[in-house]
This record gives sequence, C-alpha cells and structure tokens, in this order.
Amino acid sequence: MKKTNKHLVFCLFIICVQFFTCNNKVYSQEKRYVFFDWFEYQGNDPVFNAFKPSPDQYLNPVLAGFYPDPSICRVGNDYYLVNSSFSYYPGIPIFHSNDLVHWEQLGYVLNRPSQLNLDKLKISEGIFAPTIRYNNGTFYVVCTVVNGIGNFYVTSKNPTGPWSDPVLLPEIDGIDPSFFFDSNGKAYVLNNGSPEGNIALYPGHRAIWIQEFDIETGKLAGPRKIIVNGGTDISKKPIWIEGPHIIQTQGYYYLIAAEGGTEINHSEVVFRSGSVWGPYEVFPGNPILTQRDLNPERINPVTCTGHADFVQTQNGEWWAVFLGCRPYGKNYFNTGRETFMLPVSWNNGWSVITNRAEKISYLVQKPKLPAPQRSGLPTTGNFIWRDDFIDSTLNLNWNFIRTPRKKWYSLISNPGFFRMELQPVSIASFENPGFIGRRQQHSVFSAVTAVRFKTLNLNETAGLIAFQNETNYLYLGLKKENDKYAVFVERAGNDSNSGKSLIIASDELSTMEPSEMIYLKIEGSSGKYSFYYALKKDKWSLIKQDVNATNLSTEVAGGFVGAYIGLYASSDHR
Ligand code: 6LW
Repeated sequence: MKKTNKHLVFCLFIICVQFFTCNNKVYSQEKRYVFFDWFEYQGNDPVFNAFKPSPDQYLNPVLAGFYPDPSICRVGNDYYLVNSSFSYYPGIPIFHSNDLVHWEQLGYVLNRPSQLNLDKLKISEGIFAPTIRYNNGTFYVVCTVVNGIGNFYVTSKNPTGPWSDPVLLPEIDGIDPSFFFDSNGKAYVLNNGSPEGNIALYPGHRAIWIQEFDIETGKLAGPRKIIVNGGTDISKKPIWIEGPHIIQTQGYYYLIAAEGGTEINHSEVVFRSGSVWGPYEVFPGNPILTQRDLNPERINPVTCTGHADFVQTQNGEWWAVFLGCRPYGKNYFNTGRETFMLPVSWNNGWSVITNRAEKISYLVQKPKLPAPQRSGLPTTGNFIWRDDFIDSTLNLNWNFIRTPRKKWYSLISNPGFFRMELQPVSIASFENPGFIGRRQQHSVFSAVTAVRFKTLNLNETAGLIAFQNETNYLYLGLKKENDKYAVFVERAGNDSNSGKSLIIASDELSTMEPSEMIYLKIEGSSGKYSFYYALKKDKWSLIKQDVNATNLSTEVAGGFVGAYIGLYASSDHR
C-alpha cells in the first residue's frame, strides 16, 4: 500500500473510533441513569408485638438485625459500641448511648477509602470483630480485614471521628484482636490465633495470644504468648476459642472469650488470673452464656449466643453485650447475628450472664442509668423507616458493597431522588456494584421503592433486591426483552442451580416511559417472600408469592452476614 493510502485508512479508522466513542458518551450521559424517588422499610415481627417493654424494661435485641460481635466501652457517662461489618462499606458502625438501651449511630469508624480497602473481597470476608477501648483521651478500635490488610488499629480523640488511617499489626496471625489497658499503665493486645507452631491438634483448635503494646510508639513489643490453648479443657477438644477480652476487677484479670463456634453451640466462657500473662484459672461453672442446652422446640428462641464484651456502669453495675440470633424454622435466620444485652452477676468472684438452662429474655429490667439525652432512630422493636432522598448526603443506614472507588450516584443532581449511574457490575461479582442497602432487621417486613428507569439494552436492569451474598439473593427487577419491558423475580441460592440465578417469574409491562414511576415491593415473612409491582401508587399486582427465602439465611448461604434490602442497578447484570 502506498504511503498516502495508508495515511487515509488510518484517518478513517480514527474518525470511526471518535464517532463511536462520541456517540457512546452522549448515549451514556443521557440515558444510563436510574432514579429512585423514595424507599420505605417496615418491620413487623410478632415477637416484638408480643413483648412490649414497661417503662423500667428494655427490649432485646438492643440492635436488631445484622450487628454481630459487639464491643463496648464507657467514658464517664457515655457508652460506645461497635460491630463487625465484613465487606460492607463504610466499615464498623459506631453507636453511642447514655443508658445502654437507646443507641444512636454516630457514624462509621472506617469511612474513607484510604482506611478500608475491600476490593475483590467476598461479602463475609473483610472486617471481623472489632474491639473498642478508651485510654487517656484516645479511643482505639482494633480489628482485622480478613483476606485484606490483616490486623490493624485506628485511633481518634473523638468517637465521631475522624479516625486515623490504619496502623498495621503484622505480628498478629489470626483474628479478633482486642486491646487491654492495664490500670498500671501498660497495654496489651490479645487475639485468637493458631496454636503453638501453627499445629492444630484437631479441627477448630485455636489459641488466645497476648503481647504487650507500647502506647508511646503505638507498636506491639516483646514476646508473644499463648494464655489459653484450645479453650476451657483441651482434653475435650474445645473448638473456636475466640473474641477474647480482658476485664480488670476485684484484684483479678478476667479473660472472657467465645467458645464452640458462632453457630448453635456458641457460648461465652471465663478465666481469671492474678497476672495478665497467666496462668489463667478456668471457671468450673463455664459456660457463662449459651443457649445450646435448651429445648430446640422452645417458642421465640434466641440461639447462637456468645462473643460477649463487658462494661461497668458509673454506678458499678456490670453489663454484657453479645451476639444472638432469632431463628425461624430449623435454625434459619435472615436477620443475621444481632446485639443483645444482659446484666452480669458476680458469684464467688466469677461473672455469669445466664445460668445453664436460662432462656435469653426479650424483656429485661433496665440498667440504673439516667434517661437518654438524645433519641435517635429506633434500633429494635417494630418500626417504619423511610428515606425520601432529600438530604444531600446518604443516610447512615445505607451501606455499599465493598469500597466505592468512584461516585456513581448522586443525591444533588436531581434533588429528591437517589440517582444511580448504571455500572457494568453485577451483584454476583466481587466488584463494587451499583447498590445501596440497609439491614433486614425483622423476619416479617416489607420494603417498597418508587423507581424511574428506562432500559435500553439486554443486561440493563434496576430494582429492589434482598441480598445475602453473591450467590444468594432475591431480586425484583425491571428489564427489557424482545422490545418489551418486564418486571421479574430472580432467585439465586446455594440450594438450587449451584448458586446461579434463575428468573422464577416475569410480568410484561404494558408501558414503561422514563417519566413514569414504577413501584416495587418485597414482603417477607420468615422463609417466604412475596413480590409486587404497581404502575399506579398502591395498586399492587402480585408477581410471585411465597418464594423460598431460606437462601437469605446463614444456614443456606454460609458466612457471617445478615440479609440486606437494597436498591440495585446494573448495565451488566448476569
Ligand atoms: C468473629 C468470631 C465470631 O471473628 O465470628 O462469633 C467471627 N464470633 O469471633 C465473625 O464474626
């Protein structure tokens, strides 16, 4: 080919590329948005209607829904509580209370991408079991990004933040790190790690380790030592000793830890020693908390209780926060592991939360503490929660899946709407999808949204999703197929089709213009969810009733998180 011809072909190629890119730009700028007008969540658990606290009682769980691994500390008359957040972003919700009963979320400990890289992590990896402590004007939160940066801590002078960037603790191999600030001025970090020499004698064999923490340098220092090998009695092959915390009182160092695994055999056990380094004496009356011995047929069961932390009030009372579940059916729970609270009693120098056959109470006598100064959103009981998207910042209830690396949403471009730009990311992937969700805090609930969306291509979709993990969800979506618009229900579950999604119902829509609002509703009742849509407000059409929703439970999906109800959109949903 002559030089001039070559030049001509090259120019034509460039013009073509520009033409298509330019077209695409206009196309995406004008069309690739979905507008959510509002979202309303309503919880209506029968158990919360049955148990109505009197003025001197409070209701358990204190934080309903997926709020596991609670850790608590007191500063004067103020209490602070944090929970695990796995691969949801922002990470580590932090709550404040003055009476231990009314909790108000202050924000998140990890709310900058520089603090929390959750890229490519599974939803049940990421942030495990944080511990919050206060020492000499500084708050400390220590935890682990599982399959990420590992163990680290952050600090702040103010619990509302800003919290520091993570300081890594590479010496720690394992999870569940916890600070202990000794009254003698020394500090330590404990954690659940592999047994000596990394040799497990049986599956679930773990150890509790301790190492000194130099407050001045902010680093771990000196030898690392095992203070509990295996659990309360190694000869009985105890499993998953974890979530350790040390409490100093009555001349002893009390070490509390979870044992038995976070499922039905979960428990909390206690040890004590005159020295922080041990040897630790085992309480003969262990466990100090469990529900594993109770009749599985009991009504309104609370199961899986364990992973506790203690706090002493300004009046000298001791209280324990811990995780528990409210199952339906066998041991299904879509609501995740929730935060419960009970008083701690001391007998002959040992702390006890529940006696062996004692059921967790839904209604408990309140701590002797003054009435709250502030009252935030309800965190338990039945309630309605609505977002009209009129604020310019996202409400604290909403979470992303993994770290959002670009801002694909706006609350200000179209005031009163949550505008999402379609992302080529599927909810089933390990990326950051176009999704905001809030916890499903009740077994009986409804979630409704109003959405304006015009799909153009196959694989483009938007709607309402009940999400457990990447292979377990129920999706009520809108799409275009064969030039027709449709609303559909899609189910993905480990219990069918190997976790791959299947469309289980679909309704063709007579019309769907971008200016028109479509209403979508999911109604859940334990293990059955029903799906509705409306073209006119409140004129609901049922698409599919009583879909098997046990795929949203840990029993079927595995992992550690509870279900979320979210707004989702994608240009590459598969
Ligand atoms: C957590 C462990 C546990 O690290 O579950 O219930 C793990 N306890 O202590 C994840 O939440």
